[in-house]
Amino acid sequence: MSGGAVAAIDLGATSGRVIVGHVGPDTLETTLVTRFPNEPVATGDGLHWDVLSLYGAALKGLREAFRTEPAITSIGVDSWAVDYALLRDGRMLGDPFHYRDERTAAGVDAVHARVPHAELFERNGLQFLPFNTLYQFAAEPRDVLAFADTALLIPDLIGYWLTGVARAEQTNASTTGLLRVPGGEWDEELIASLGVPRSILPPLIAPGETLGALRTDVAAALGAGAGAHVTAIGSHDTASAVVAVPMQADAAAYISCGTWGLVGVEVDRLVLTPEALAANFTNEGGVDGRVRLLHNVMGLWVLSEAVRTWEREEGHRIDLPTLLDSAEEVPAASVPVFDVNDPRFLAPGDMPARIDAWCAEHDVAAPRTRAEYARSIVESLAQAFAEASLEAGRIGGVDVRTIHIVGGGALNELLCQRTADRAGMPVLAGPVEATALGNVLVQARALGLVSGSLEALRDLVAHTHRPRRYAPRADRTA
Ligand code: LFR
Repeated sequence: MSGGAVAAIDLGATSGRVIVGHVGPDTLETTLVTRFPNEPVATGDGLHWDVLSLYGAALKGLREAFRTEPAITSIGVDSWAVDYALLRDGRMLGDPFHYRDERTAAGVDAVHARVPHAELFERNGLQFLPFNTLYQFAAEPRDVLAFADTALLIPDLIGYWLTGVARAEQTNASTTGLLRVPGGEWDEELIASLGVPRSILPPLIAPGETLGALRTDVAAALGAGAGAHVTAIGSHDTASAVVAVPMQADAAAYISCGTWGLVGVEVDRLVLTPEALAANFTNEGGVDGRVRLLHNVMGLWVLSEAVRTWEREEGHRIDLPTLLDSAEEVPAASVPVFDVNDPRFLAPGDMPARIDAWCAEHDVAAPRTRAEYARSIVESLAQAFAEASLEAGRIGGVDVRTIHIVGGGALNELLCQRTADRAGMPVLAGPVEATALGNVLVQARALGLVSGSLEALRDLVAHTHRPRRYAPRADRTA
């Protein structure tokens, strides 16, 4: 292997992984050290992330990473956004809630009673998502928030456990709804008016800055060499993924497709127009001060939750590639295209029953077989992806001529093809591991292993991870 070495902890909604990256001016290689399941746990008070298990598994992976590659000097951590742990005197006060937990509904009403969404949008630039951190804070019992001395988003929590340094990384902090745009500092006025104790929000840190050296006990346990430290990266997984989209940002839309489909464009200024507000687009903070103007589409969650429903019924695993093969045999025009963004699809539960209910309410025939459900989900996702890509271009003033799909969804050939067909433009699929690559690249740049703008980093991705091209076919609904 050539190039210097870094390690990435990448926590996704269904699994986490530790990856070693080797990076040099012409090199970008990643090696998977370990992958471990992320299994949320429901207790009497709601749905939680089992962060201790995730941290334990990440530590094991890091130990293995340092054993096989002693040259690693830097670690970067990313995960999904918005969720947080509350701490007091360094001690975690209970497992973080999962953003799919329904407790946030009460928080939404409480926040909007004080600050309506349109005003929030002017201040924080975010689309409405019922689980944005500010709504979750509003759903916390007041005395719990008052007792805490620190709130840390998930990657910041892992970084704190590794280094003892508590910071809020900017890209992820932008998803709390409590940063003031432009400028991106904590919005003191909003924080005060929502009754969030200001003292629980740590100082911000930018991607590329050093969070801190590993704690001595952690370094010893991991077998890490002198100088091993944590580097802040785009710790919101979507921010890291966007770094590694091999796109020409002035002519492309991207879809970071995993559990969610994050569909948007990258721009260098905020877009706080009435159109962006009406279309529920978000201005999330990107690496190097870029703006991720995007919309959350429900994503592969809809398919995987349907599969989980059938698996519960059957009592055994269902093979996804086989299901998708059978879905491909179903004519697209024979299945309903439903609105994947309907909030009813957000919470865990019986997905086929909810699709049936949507179809009944909209007077269309529901799918009958599993292959038909799968096809209907793929068609509905492809339609939502195509529409959001074009809308992102219109709203952001980007002449979208190509759509990039990165993340696990890049492996779903039917979805990539149907997105190209329905958008009427080529889809470039891959890299699958964009998030980890973005994580690795920002660390590598901070270490001086590569240099340059995001464009230079994307050139490196384009040369080392050539995307697969899906040309649009004439018949968009075939
Ligand atoms: C994707 C993601 C999205 C965010 C959602 C919830 O993994 O980070 O960007 O809206 O999860 O945190």
